[in-house]
Amino acid sequence: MSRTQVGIVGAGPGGLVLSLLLERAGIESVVLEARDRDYVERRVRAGLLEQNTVELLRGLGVGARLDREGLVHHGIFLRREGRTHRIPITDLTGRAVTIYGQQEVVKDLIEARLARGGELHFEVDRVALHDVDGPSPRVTFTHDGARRELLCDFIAGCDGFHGVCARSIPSPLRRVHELVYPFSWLGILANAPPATDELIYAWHERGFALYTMRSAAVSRLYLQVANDEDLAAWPDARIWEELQARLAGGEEGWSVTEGEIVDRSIAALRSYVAEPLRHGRLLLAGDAAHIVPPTGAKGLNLAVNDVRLMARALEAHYRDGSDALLDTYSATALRRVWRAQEFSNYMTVLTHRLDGAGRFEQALQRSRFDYVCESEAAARTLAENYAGLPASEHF
Ligand code: RFL
Ligand code: PHB
Repeated sequence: MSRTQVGIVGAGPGGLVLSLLLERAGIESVVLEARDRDYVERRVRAGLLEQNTVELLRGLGVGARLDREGLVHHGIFLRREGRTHRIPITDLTGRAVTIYGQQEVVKDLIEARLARGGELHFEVDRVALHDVDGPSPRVTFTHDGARRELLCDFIAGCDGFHGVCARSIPSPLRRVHELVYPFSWLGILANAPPATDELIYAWHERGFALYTMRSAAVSRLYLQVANDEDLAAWPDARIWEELQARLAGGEEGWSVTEGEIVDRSIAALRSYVAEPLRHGRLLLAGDAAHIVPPTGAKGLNLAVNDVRLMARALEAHYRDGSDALLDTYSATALRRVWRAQEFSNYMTVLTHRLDGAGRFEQALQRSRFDYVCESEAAARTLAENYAGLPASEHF
């Protein structure tokens, strides 16, 4: 049996950032991760970081490689029926976003955690929470073949959408809000220099496509596909053909640069919130509590904001014995979560082919698209949400 102040379940961006925030505040924690280190460092997912996230990572002393290798972007392109419109994010908001792969963020965070002597255990199995609504919650798990027990003051559930922590809140106390979309994203990573400096979000009658990147030599691209789509039905040639068709419409002779596809996967799109984010001494953060469709690029950024608020609340508890911030943690975090939900839904409905929607909804979509291209007020609203509203006391 061992003890710590905060037991953190999950070494994704949320759990790892929390461990460093707590360490900086002099609060002990132990991080428990189900997968092995190599797996979490290779898992290809998000790529776009808000300025808030970048500043927080820098403040934790994990911004050096991000500052060297991250690509700072000041705008995005919206494309539809051959017409391309740039939303000048920085001109409209004074803020920028940074392209830097989630697995690079995770690598940097793991390295810092271990270099600072923090406890982080990979390949833990059969994690179970106990007594979360009492004064001394516990986590039991199997590690190195032995059953172990960790006594905690608090447990931070940062174990993602398929984790176990959220399920420790009794269902009569949980309110679930959910919207499942009738499409998924097929994402690829390719050794190919991106043919664009800024991201392209393309509406096309064959379906949505997104052109993004990881570096001057690596492109990341996504295609809207059906929910029951089989990856095996998408040989390389079909993927490139579809990307070329849906992203067409640059200047004369422009095309998507093709190259070796080094990673591919299909992910369903979902909007999901399970409230509240706290039950007794269990605090949830990130994908464990909420999921947004990736069109707004908000998921990782929300996880980081949740743990910023959680760490602040725990700090007040240990420093002044004040639980006021713990009591308001869920409501405060949910304000930004719902803003991101609305924005992610807006971006999704704006840019995807809406199968099953009637003519009326399709006409609304076209009008919204025209409006955001023609009205500075509409573009500013998009830009402010995309760049991320500045982190504040209340948000
Ligand atoms: P994670 O990253 O899922 O980490 C959870 C960790 O918990 C572990 N785990 C357990 N550990 C111990 N015991 C258990 N029982 C456990 N069960 C699970 C898991 O192995 C894992 O290591 O959650 P976290 O930290 O909340 O972070 C959330 C983000 O990963 C996620 O929101 C983003 O990837 C979403 N997302 C994007 N977010 C952005 O901010 N910007 C983007 O550009 C962006 N693009 C995306 C995305 C997600 C995508 N997918 C996969 C749908 C693009 C895509 C395609
Ligand atoms: C990415 O770079 O993977 C990315 C960027 C923007 C999004 C989604 C994903 O909206």
